[in-house]
Amino acid sequence: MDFIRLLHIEPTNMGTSTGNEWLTSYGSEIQSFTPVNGSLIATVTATDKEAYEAVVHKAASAFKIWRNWPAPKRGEIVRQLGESLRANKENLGKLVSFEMGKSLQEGMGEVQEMIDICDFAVGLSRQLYGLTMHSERPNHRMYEQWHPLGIVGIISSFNFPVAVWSWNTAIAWVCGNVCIWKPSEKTPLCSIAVQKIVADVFAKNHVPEGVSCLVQGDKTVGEWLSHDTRIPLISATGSTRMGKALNTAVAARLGKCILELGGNNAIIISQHADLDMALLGCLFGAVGTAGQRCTTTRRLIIHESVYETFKNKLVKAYQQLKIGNPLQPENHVGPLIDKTAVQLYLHAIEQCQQQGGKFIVPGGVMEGTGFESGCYVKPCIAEVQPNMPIVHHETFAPILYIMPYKTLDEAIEIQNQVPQGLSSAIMTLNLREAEAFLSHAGSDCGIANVNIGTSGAEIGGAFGGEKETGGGRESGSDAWKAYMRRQTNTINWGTQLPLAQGITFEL
Ligand code: UN1
Repeated sequence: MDFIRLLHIEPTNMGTSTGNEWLTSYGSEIQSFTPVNGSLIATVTATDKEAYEAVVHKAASAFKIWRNWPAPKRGEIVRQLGESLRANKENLGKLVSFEMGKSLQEGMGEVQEMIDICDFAVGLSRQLYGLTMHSERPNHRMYEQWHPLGIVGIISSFNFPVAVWSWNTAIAWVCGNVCIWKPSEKTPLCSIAVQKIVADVFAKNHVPEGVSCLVQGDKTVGEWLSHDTRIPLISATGSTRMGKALNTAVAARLGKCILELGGNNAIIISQHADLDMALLGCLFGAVGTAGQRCTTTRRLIIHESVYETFKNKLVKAYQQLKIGNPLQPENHVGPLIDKTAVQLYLHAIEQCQQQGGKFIVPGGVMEGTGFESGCYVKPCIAEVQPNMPIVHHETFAPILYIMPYKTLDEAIEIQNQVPQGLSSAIMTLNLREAEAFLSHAGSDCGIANVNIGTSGAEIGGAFGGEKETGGGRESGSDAWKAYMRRQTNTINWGTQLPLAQGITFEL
């Protein structure tokens, strides 16, 4: 395991850090098992309350220094981080693949997303624009500016163990914030590797200790963050259940949240679709990352006139899928994250059958040589009715539900019928259909695509969704505004003090 050595991480690690300093903590042990072969790859100590307090103190004092660095200077640090990630892309990509279980190509792709967001943030650091507006009063100027918030808490999920952090952090940093990262307890080693890369860049540039902080643990540590009034913003990626609990806690103290929660993404396959192209989009969307992306394609809504044809193409394609070690490039589908995920997958299959679903590609757990971890499962396809409860539920596994439709209105209604609202797509060469899908009466999701699948969003756009997906936006476009506070300024450069709204106040 050369990549572990090359990333300068050890299998036993303190997991709490404020940058270059690693803090002693007496929290419980977090064990990281790779789903690739089931072996224990790291033991990390969770952050205890004392270490957590030390981290928050350090972050708070770092903010007082960091906010005074000019934004383009902060951008320069992020640029160097991007360079360092380029140099470490292969090793970090391998570690992501090994600890999380996604394919090596996807592991590298994830690091590429980190690099891309760094580039984006560097440009952003010379922008962060506010507006100017005209005052109703003479000799007055009105404008708005954006200031940093302070400490940003980042809670990230196992499925994108490094990229989710970077979408938040790179933007938060150029905005002038400091960050405390709580990664998923299922992928602690990836976070330690990233923290070491960051710490090297920071040390060279004398960035104060506390700008990049790392804490480890389960939901207890998440609760410390969500209740902490010293942390004005929490950005959290994960399950809807987690998001609801977190949002309640943060709202109770009138803090801010950016939530990126579950998805139940559908592709509408119209009778006007290029079916071969559609097939590729559906396939990658449904089985990529073994169905463990928020943007994974979970439902196909297929026009009745092409239903049988497309179904047969799909079944044929599924028969060719190679399941196995994700580090070997010939495999398409790696393992699920752990055995709990396997249980949830099996449970969903059972529920689907009980509710009347018919599996045309059966699921099951892989056994035998190469599958000893017990985490490898077969991507499967079920024919369902759109209103079956299981179809409205996000199961983080490669289970694809397919259903026919007659009219586009009906297809859009089915697509919008679920509680989640992250990503959506239509496959059609018909302009009217495409525009109807993108219109006010079309998809209700945060992401709506035409002739590409639901997964694989680029960092340049704002990423996130509606309804139970949480409403937050991360990454590109003007998502940066959520990491700052807006201040409206009015300056009187005249010799009188006229009041607004025509009020006079004379003594
Ligand atoms: C996620 O699964 O949390 O669109 C995010 C995609 C990736 C992001 C997925 N860029 O698939």
